[in-house]
Amino acid sequence: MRGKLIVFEGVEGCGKTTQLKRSQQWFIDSGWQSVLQAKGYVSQLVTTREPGGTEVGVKVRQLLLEQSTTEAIQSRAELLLYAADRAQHVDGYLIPQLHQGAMILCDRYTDSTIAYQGYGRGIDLSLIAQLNDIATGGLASDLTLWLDLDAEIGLARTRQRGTLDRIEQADVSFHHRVQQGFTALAQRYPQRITRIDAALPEAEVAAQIQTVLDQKFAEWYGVERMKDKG
Ligand code: T5A
Repeated sequence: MRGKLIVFEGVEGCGKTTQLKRSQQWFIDSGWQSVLQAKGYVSQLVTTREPGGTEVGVKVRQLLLEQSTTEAIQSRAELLLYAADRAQHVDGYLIPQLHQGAMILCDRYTDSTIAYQGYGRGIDLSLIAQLNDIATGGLASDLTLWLDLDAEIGLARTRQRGTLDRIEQADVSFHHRVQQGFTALAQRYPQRITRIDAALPEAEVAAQIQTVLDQKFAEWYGVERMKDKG
């Protein structure tokens, strides 16, 4: 049994974390969990994130997101720190979980590096592709849900929540380039990346994601869920 890797991506404040939690609960409430476990297709559903999905990653995340008053993190160093977090996460967590048959919901993965460090910081995209390969050992997501939201609306949401981290504090043009990066990626990889309209109210965003997941589970496992649930 090999599990599945489902990734949530998008600009700051697009609602990834909110929707990841909702999807986790829906997996149980909709009856998918019991059906897929009973048939032996999925061992368990787990959630994780990048950066910070491992013990080492939590420390790397702190380095990356805390605003230092004395020293700026250089763009190449930033790129390598995200790659280090990912290598630890892939080998130490994602691959062992997939071997056990887990369905993994992951908050951000390789597309974030392309969008933020590539489109945002302007680092060469082929260098990032090579580094993503090294960090993942070739592990790609089975499905990426791109929560598409105007960068400024996302930033306004995060501002309302409280203090901004180091990356959120970057200027608006940086966040616009990141959004362009996600748009380009979705056009380039339509098989892997599904666009979700994240400007809608939370429940409507959740409903779109559930429709996509219903279709994907039917495609992957050849089973339909009982539609009276969830
Ligand atoms: N990064 C990451 C890189 O630069 N390169 C990389 O390779 C990787 C992996 C990670 C940071 O690192 C960068 C990207 C990031 O800057 P993070 O914790 O993933 O940090 O950062 P964020 O994306 O900023 O995560 P957030 O938790 O801040 O945002 P989310 O998860 O997108 O949004 P969420 O769900 O927390 O919601 C934000 C607010 O909006 C509200 C929520 O209640 C919350 O207050 N909200 C809505 N409001 C209205 N309508 C809706 N539909 C809403 N959905 C949620």
